[in-house]
Amino acid sequence: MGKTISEKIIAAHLVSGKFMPGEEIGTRIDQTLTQDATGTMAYLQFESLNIPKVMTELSVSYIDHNTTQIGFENADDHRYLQTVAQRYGIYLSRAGNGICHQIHLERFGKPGKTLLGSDSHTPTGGALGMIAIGAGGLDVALAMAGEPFYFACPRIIRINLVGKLPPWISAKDIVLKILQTFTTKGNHGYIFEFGGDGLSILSVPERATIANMGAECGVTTSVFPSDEMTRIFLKSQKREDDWREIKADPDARYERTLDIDLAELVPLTARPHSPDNVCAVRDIGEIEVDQVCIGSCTNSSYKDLATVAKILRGKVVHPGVSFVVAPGSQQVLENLAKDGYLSDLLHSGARIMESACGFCIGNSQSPRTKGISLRTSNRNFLGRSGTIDAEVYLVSPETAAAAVITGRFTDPRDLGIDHPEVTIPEEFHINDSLIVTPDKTKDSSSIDVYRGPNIGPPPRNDPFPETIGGIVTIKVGDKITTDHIIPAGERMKYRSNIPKYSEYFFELLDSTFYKRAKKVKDEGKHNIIIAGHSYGQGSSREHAALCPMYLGVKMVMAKSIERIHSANLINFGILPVIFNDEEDYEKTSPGDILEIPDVRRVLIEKEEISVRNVSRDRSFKVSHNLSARQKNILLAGGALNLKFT
Ligand code: MIC
Ligand code: SF4
Repeated sequence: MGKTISEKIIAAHLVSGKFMPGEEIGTRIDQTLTQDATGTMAYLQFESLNIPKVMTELSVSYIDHNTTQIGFENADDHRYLQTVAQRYGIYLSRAGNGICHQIHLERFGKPGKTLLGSDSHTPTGGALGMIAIGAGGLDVALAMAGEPFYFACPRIIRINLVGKLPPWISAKDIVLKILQTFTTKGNHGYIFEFGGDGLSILSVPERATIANMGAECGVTTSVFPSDEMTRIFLKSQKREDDWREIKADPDARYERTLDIDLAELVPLTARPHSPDNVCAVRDIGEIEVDQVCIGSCTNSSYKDLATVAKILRGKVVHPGVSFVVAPGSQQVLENLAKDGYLSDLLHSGARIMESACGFCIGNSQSPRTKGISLRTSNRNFLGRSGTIDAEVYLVSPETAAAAVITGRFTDPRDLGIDHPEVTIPEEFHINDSLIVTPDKTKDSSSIDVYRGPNIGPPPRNDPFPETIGGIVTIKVGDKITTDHIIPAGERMKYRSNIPKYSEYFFELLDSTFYKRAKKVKDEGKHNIIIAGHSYGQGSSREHAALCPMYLGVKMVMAKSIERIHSANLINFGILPVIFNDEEDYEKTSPGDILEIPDVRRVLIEKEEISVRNVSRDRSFKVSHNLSARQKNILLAGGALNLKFT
């Protein structure tokens, strides 16, 4: 029987388990990436494993999230990352070089390789025909130490992109259509694999827009074939030798196949506050726009920004709009400058931001109170922009540019101008001067790793208790993202300081949580979190598990929990369980005292656990589906403990 692209790449890297959808498999990881917000903790964990040099083919540490440098913390972390990279044989992409996913496509990704990254948008690499997966920092640290990465063997959905995109419709509209179809819920354990004749006109960066936002559907990853377009892209990066063809066999079998007729697409937008709240731009009505932000790892390529520049050529930003552009990488910016597009943008009144995450993660460019912001990024979760009552809409670069001109939501087809055609250079001007290459041949063991005062050792957990005796400290609803759980933005500078960062845990939902949870812990009891569907969607930040671990949370009971977050909880010794009967979610209230006696034994022997609600004098059942490996981790109180016992 023929094979899918995913099967081919995974089979070539399989170290344990069989390619049986749903079963836990272990895969060898060729490449890793980290970014600074998750990287400091990942490298602190890596250091504690006492491995002299990374064991991967390639590991890259990017500095792209915390580049605002208000206060000493970010700059100290950057220095830590630079020295730790030199010591352990890791490439370092310095602040200003650009967003990890964009640079990884440009300079490092290779068809057929596996990539594990401590960022949920690592699947962007799937645009090059890689199996690229987002994970918590500890899993990436373990991969750098040569350990396999374990995950549920995926089920494959084939998405055929058929036909030709009409003018003004672009890759962002394709992926918003996919989000409208699949939503952000219930796609756990799947891979989107792309095919169809429409691919012949989609360049790698356009494919990357689609692979990038597959993460919003909650799939394990997305993957494209490595074909002629991939070769052309790698050639433009002077890396043609890295190309090899990878395609699915004609008789490959998929769990499901879906065709998207590109000719039928229209400009789409995701309304506040979820990337799947999608509708046609024409159906939005008359909405005035305060801010337009173009950039992020979703839409900041040369083609995206050159298209915007051409639309804006000779025009001026509407007086009601603050217009911000953050190119995805220094390479994009330099090439825009070389080809004259930067002048078009500057002339129109664009505020050119650093090539970094910036506005996307809410550490700059927060909109005004109740402001309407149109962004080309991938997430519009409540509060993520840094302004709690702002309304963020996700759009294509074309729709964003239209609003820059008119000052209101506008279907770009209504601008009354011809769609600008952009030619992508056959060879980009390449400048790797902000990448620090490690010298793997030298003994680097004497290099001193710099640690500023904000950096503490990674906290460790106690082994899992015999009995869970705890209090429901908080009950939250559906679709709680890791941005709700532990905010990024201005708080992100405390990523290397868990006691301090924990003070902001659940800040957005209940500002009393930290104090209450701390008190429960200090009294020697356990904290328990109750949640609805899709708990922990969004970012891969393991701090959403590390901080509750620090605050004595032992269990999260939910209607469903997203893949990366569930793995992070286990890695830090917190038990993720699912309600057998959703009614029991309704019948459990904040403040209830819950008990699970002999929980270690029950966990080993059964998948079903009986929970006693002492406050209501009733019992109910929850379930886990932990593998034997995960049970070991959990009982040890987390993966780091296991490595030392
Ligand atoms: C995000 O887009 O939410 C982030 C910030 O890139 C996160 C990583 C983090 O929280 O550091 C992600 O996507 O994993
Ligand atoms: Fe950075 Fe935003 Fe991409 Fe996350 S989604 S990596 S914050 S640009």
